[in-house]
Amino acid sequence: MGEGTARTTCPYCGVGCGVVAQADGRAMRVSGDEAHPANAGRLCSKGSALGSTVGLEGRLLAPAIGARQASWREATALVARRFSETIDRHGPDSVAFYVSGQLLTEDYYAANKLMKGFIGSGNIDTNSRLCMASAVTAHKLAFGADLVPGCYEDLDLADLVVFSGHNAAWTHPVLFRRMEAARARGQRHVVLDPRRTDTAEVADLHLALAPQTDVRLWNGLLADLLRRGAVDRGYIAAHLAGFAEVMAALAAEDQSLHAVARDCGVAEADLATFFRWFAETPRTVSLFSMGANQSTQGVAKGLAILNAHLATGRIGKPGACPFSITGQPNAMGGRETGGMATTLAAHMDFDAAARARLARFWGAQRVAERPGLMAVEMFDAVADGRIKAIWIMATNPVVSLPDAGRVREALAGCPFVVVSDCMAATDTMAFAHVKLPALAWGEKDGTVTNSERRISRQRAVMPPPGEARADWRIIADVASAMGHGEAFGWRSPAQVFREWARLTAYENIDRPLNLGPLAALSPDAYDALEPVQWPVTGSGGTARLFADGRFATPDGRARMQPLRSAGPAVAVDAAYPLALNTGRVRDHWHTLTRTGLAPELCRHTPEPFVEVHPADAEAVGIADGALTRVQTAQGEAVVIAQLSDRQRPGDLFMPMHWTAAFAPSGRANPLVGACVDARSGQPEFKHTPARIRPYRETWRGFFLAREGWAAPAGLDLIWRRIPQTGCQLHEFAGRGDEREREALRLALARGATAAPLRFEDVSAGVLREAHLAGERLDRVMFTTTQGALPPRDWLVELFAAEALGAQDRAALLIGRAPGRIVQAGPMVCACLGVRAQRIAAAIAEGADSLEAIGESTGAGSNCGSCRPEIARLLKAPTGAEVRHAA
Ligand SMILES: Nc1nc2c(c(=O)[nH]1)N[C@H]1C(S)=C(S)[C@@H](COP(=O)(O)OP(=O)(O)OC[C@H]3O[C@@H](n4cnc5c(=O)[nH]c(N)nc54)[C@H](O)[C@@H]3O)O[C@H]1N2
Ligand SMILES: Nc1nc2c(c(=O)[nH]1)N[C@H]1C(S)=C(S)[C@@H](COP(=O)(O)OP(=O)(O)OC[C@H]3O[C@@H](n4cnc5c(=O)[nH]c(N)nc54)[C@H](O)[C@@H]3O)O[C@H]1N2
Ligand code: SF4
Ligand SMILES: [Mo]
Repeated sequence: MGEGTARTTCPYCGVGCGVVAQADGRAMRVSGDEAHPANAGRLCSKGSALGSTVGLEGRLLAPAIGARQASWREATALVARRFSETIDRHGPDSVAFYVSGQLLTEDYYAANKLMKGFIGSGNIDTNSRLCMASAVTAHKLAFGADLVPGCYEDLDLADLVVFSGHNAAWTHPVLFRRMEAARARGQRHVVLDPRRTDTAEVADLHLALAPQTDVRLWNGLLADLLRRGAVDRGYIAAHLAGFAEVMAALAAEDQSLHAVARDCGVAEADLATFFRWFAETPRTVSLFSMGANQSTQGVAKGLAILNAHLATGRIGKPGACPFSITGQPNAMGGRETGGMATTLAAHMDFDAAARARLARFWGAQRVAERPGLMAVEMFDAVADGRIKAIWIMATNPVVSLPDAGRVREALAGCPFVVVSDCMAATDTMAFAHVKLPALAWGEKDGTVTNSERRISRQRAVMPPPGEARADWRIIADVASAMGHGEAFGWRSPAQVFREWARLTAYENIDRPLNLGPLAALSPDAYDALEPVQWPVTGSGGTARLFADGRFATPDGRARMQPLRSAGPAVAVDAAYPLALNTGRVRDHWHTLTRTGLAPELCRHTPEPFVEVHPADAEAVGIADGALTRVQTAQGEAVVIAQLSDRQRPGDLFMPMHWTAAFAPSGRANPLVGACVDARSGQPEFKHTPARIRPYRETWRGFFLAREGWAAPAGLDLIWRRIPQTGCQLHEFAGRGDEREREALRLALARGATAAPLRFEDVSAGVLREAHLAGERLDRVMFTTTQGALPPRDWLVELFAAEALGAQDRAALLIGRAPGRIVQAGPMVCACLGVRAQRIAAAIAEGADSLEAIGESTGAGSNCGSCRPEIARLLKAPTGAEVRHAA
């Protein structure tokens, strides 16, 4: 391939799709890599929009100390000195690294080696603690090591796929398309999720179980399998331990279909159908994701799924396995290299033999003696002063940790905070004493491991911008400045990778995680490395583990684990009667630092919301679309209410994505309680008792401008920024009188040169004001106290015009689009930019199937993650209003 072109890997989800990227300066075109086994050429909306996120807008391009730009030499020396001094004075456990599944394996390896090998503390943990920790613990307990048995091919081969707390249609769209194709050949889908997600909507069976009742349900399934004689007695006798204990635990509860259905809040007939399908289908894959892991019973939920598969011998066979699907592109790499505080590198534990082995391999004197603090504990230790220096890399904990208000306070009080990030102004960066600019996707080079243990290369197609550097190198430079230069002298990611691969094979007699043959890769061979699944042997990769029924325990038997079902950590009560669940939307990634740069990804769900059952909303006087306070014992948010029977009565759902930079009042995590699973340390993101109240604004309005704005200080307003093509939309609401609106107006008009076009009707609280720069529209503000506001799409279009005509100027003052109504409706297909109105028109013209709509509009023909939504539009009565996210 030519200059600026490379086969690389998507930096978003754990599917790990291959991408062909072609760069020309800072512009980039991407397409799916047809040769990559994870996606065979497909990309989802986020992957397809990668080109819109690689500009330099908002990037951190030079190191900074406080507000002052600094040289790398100075910044590196300061970080090394402050860490060394803190360690000398207070011991190695007074410092910590908080890292991320968005680092490359080489970065992760370097960070872990420095902390656990040379600083001598276990205090390095990763955001995978918030994501995968429960599955990791379940794997270790049942299999003897953190091993994912299956592979993507199993998803093609299965006859039944169970999705446990997994909204695959939105979160792993390319894999979901693969399974949809299998479904067209007869595969069945069962979804276990309290919400009717898009995944559930198109499934063969949806069990909208009551929150946190999964263990009860899976235990009930196992009991049912036993009653039917559908367990595999031969497999149990030959390959498992703990079966008798599991039987005893099951017997302690009423496992009748009736009792289980009642406790899980599902219809008995539906539960019976699921049990029967599971019993009758040897080729079953059970996917589990955040609805399982993010719970104070996260480990038990995982084990309950593993128990059902072990007892039926459905593991290590084509089309049959329990499958913990990973979220981030390199969640697996972090688990492998020791990014979690609870393991050493290469799946070794803190026993004396493993520590001695690592000391020999690294030439290290002080390998950590015990596990370090897990994410939530780590920030508690920052808050109470036990940790005095922290280095945060590639994660945004002020947004993503539970009880985020406390995290903010903890960092504000921490004596020394270092943040490595690509972006200059994240919510976390605001607390950094030292800011270190990292290379971003498209610029960095290394490897990631996807959900099926497949190692793929990320390759650079753009030169490093400004002073940005690779994370592994930043870490190595600090290590050298701390006096460990010999152990951190790498010159390239290939060298780091070879050392890592060598470690996996070092004195390895029984560790399945082994990349031995890759330790000898030449630099060219590393560059050309094709995707390969570990364990890697002389004959290549390994698709499935445990095919021979041997597990990674000392006696080779898997351990079934007795489980008792429990409730959430904190139950709902009279004060907080609703259960707040949180998670993801289709087109956004986490804390918006990347997808927030692509206007096409901001249209499907433009602003933060709370989804609530109509009965719960009506009970407190909240109408669809109204601004709503969501309150918990931890904090409050104000977001738009979406009334929907996709939610169970009693349950709320809020997306996790919004930040202070986009919607200060729309952040979910200041609300979320910080209870964790005792065994895995994973927080219960999916259940916090909450209540809702109307916000009752006295006015609302919006502001459009070429540049992004922060709300003026001193005004108590609800505002959200929604990126558009060519301008930024800010939606406002307040509870004050005309003085509040006037203060906002003055703030927004600041710096404008010419007199604005202006219309005001004080009695109706209507204000329209437009500023021009020359002939072009520069800013527009509309407010109202009661009436409707005009469509934003029309005004956004005006920003593209070179000059505003007389008709447009008049229309601005009247507040109505001239002649035609431009309101294309919400974005349905982000890949091809097809909005709801166009699909409605196609349906009106006779398109009556997904295929027909795809042919006439293109919608749904690329990644397909919008297909459930198009199906919903097809089912809607004609003329019904098309509505979803705000
Ligand atoms: N579009 C998009 N895709 C992503 C990401 C993203 O930010 N955006 N992030 C990636 C990452 S890091 C991750 S971890 C994955 C996560 O992928 P998913 O796990 O699919 O995503 P979530 O929306 O967090 O949660 C999944 C579902 O769990 C359900 N749930 C809540 N409580 C319970 C319960 O008690 N039992 C059961 N069975 N289900 C419950 C929720 O209603 C929700 O629909 O997505 C990855 N892919
Ligand atoms: N309420 C609620 N909260 C949740 C969850 C939930 O379901 N509900 N899910 C949790 C889960 S599963 C996850 S994975 C987390 C994710 O939460 P975070 O990890 O906090 O989210 P991101 O926005 O992905 O943060 C990544 C940061 O790294 C930066 N970055 C990107 N690439 C690089 C790089 O190469 N080097 C460096 N140094 N920086 C880089 C980005 O600019 C961004 O600031 O959120 C968790 N929080
Ligand atoms: S499914 Fe989408 S986000 Fe995930 S790796 Fe593939 S293209 Fe990227
Ligand atoms: Mo995640």
